[in-house]
Amino acid sequence: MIKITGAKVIVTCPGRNFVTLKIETDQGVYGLGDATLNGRELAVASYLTDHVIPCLIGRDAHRIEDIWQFLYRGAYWRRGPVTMSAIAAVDMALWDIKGKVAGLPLYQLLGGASRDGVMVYAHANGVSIEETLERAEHYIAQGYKAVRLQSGVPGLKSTYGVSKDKDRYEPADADIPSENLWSTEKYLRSVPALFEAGREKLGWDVHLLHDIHHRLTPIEAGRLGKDLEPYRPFWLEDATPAENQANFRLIRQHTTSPLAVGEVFNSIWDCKQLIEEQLIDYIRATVVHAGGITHLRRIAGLADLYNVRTGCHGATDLSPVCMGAALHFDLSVPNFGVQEYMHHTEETDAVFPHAYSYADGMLHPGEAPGLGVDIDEALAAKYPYRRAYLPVNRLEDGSMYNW
Ligand code: KDG
Ligand code: MG
Repeated sequence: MIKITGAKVIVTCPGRNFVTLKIETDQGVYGLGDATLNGRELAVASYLTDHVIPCLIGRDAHRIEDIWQFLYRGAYWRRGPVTMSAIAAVDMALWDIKGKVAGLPLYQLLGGASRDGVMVYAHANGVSIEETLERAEHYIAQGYKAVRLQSGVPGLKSTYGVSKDKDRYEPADADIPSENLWSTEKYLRSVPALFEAGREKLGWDVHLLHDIHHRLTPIEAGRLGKDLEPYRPFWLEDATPAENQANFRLIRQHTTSPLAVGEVFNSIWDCKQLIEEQLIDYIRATVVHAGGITHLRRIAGLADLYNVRTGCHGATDLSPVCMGAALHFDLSVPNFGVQEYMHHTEETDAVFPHAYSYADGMLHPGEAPGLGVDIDEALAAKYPYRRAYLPVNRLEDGSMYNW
């Protein structure tokens, strides 16, 4: 038995907000878990501090599954992003502790490495097609084997995925949500041109991805998928909102372009139909928003039965603690597909020293025991929380739309 003696939530903003859970034990070993929910950070911090931590004290940190079941089944109110991010943070921290006690990197406890490294994709963003492809070449020169292409849409002032800063894209950009305008017609005209130019300039030896960010209806997504087929996209992500999983049947009937979805999913129930009916090719659920390593492994196990591979979300709002956990998961799971990788700021990297590293298009979690990610609490304290919202989206006639 290794007794949980204390736990606390650390909120810090080294360029953006992160919520981290630290669990302490009677043997001096501690574990970390990411609990960041972009734009709703303090809701998870309160859920942990006010409702979860009091129940953890005195429990055996080794009983990861039992604690997961206690927090999930034992709560009358199940699922949802706040609850599942809080459970995820506890789960990550307990796996971190187990790894440290064993003296092994987490992936060894998950069955060992199934591959040598984790293929990652970078974000190539630009106001114009030329600018996007220049960014893509920049990443390909660094060895990236997969690149996501997002480009400005002619006639729209701003578009998802495109920022003024070429190096970084940070969507949670305002104290009160900023408003973007959206036109499906303009967008649908622009993407095939981006991919045609992309294949011409970048060739065929690189995987090209695209994120639709929940902005199309199923039939529109079917048409875009068909238009992009000649350019063999690796995946089209979040074609349509997935509250109604049956929506994807219509897309599937019209295109063979591979489909990815799930960065906003919280549980296996959000993806059950999509996986069982083979309506998708990649599941994007993450360690932090889908209940931790314990629950994400269950999702991957179900997905493996139906030829669905993993493609974990890895934007900047997933902290280095989550990235570390994701990489151990990615390295070990048999049906891994790809991992998203957006660089954190130097300030963030300094607050969260980590063992994972990049080489030749791949990340590796490193050999440090546990997750291999730490937190410099004194430095974290120098960056107090700043409220920051994701934008909202309106159609050109003023109607609210999906961001
Ligand atoms: O929190 C929201 C962002 O992480 C999201 O908008 C980024 O869609 C995204 C992606 O694929 O990285
Ligand atoms: Mg996305």
